[in-house]
Parts: sequence; structure tokens; C-alpha cells
Amino acid sequence: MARAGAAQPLPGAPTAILGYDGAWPGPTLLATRGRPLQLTLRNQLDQPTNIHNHGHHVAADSDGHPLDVVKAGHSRIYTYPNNQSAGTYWYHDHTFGLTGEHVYRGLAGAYIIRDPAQAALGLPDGEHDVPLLLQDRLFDADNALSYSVGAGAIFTGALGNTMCVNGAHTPFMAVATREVREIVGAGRTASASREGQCGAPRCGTILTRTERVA
Ligand SMILES: [Cu+2]
Repeated sequence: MARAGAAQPLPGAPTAILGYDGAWPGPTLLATRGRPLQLTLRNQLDQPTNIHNHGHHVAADSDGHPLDVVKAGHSRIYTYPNNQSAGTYWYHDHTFGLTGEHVYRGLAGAYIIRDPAQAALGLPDGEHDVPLLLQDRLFDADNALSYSVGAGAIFTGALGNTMCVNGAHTPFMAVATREVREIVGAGRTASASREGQCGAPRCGTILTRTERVA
């Protein structure tokens, strides 16, 4: 469900966002390679939206083409076959003319495909397998998200001055003394990030690292 919501990235006043399930970022979706996943998007915004699942091999009507949108008050079923490599992907709004602002305001989330063969690798899992979505944002004095793409930024996207991780500024997570797997994705809207791109918003590569936290 795409709807308006509130987040708390900074101390003080909450920040108005647009989010899948009203959250920024949206829910982390876990899929298994070879097992299709169906997703129903209910648009409770007052404007069109859709979902593009970045890097997915899907039928055209599930690809979230910028002109293939779900109007306000309508819904749509997206089907993801997951017949592709295991990995960390991300899904985001892809509406023509609105993608940059929609993603900026929160319409994005992580999508992870696991391969049953991974079990043999003995990688950290469960609470020790942590997807991190990095996004830069600009906040005003009231903690509201500032979004402006003037003449200069129309080609580059909106740049922020505050880095957020999973929708939080300076997040803190206590971990056990053991291996922790961090999956880092750059869900940024500005082309100033150099991770790569897929039209607008510019989409980041996904880095996976496993480190021992002592
Ligand atoms: Cu993308």
C-alpha cells in the first residue's frame, strides 16, 4: 500500500513521508529464487504511483514502466518470478515526472532474493543479516524533507546534505560479537552518486560485506 506517513529520522518533530505501507524505507521483501512472489500495490496517495523492481526479470506489465502507473485509489498486482541470481535488489516508484520526488519522499525499499544453495555457505542470517539502504536527504528546520530541483539540478537530481540509513540519521544497532552480514544499497535520487543508474532515480549498486564485529 502506498500512502502518506510519518517517520522519525531526526530528534524532534516527525517527518512527513510517502511510503509503501506508510514507512520509509518500505518493507524489506524476502524472496526465494525460483519461487514467484505476487505483490498488490494499493495506491492511497492522491497521485499516481507504481513499482519498478530494479534489476528484475519480469513481464512488461509488472515492470513499472514510467507510463504504466496505478492511479490514485486503484490497485495493481505485480508478479516477480525470481528466476534470476540471488542478490539484493531494491524496488521504487517509477512514475513519469514524479519518480525523483516520490523516491526522495520514501517510496523505495529493499528486495532480497535468496538461493537455497546459500545455506551451504554458512553466511550470517536472521538478525545478523542486515540490509542497509543509504539515502541522502535535505531537511529543513522543522525536520520536513526539502525537495527542490532547480534549473541546475533538473538533470542531476536532488542532493541532500544528511545521509540516512534505513530512514534514520546516525542509527545505532547493537550486535553480538560474531559475524554480521551487512548488505548496503544506495537508494539515491541524485546522479552525483557514482554507483550506477537506471534512468531516474539513479539506482545504486549493492555491496555485500561480511565482517566480524568485536
Ligand atoms: Cu531502479
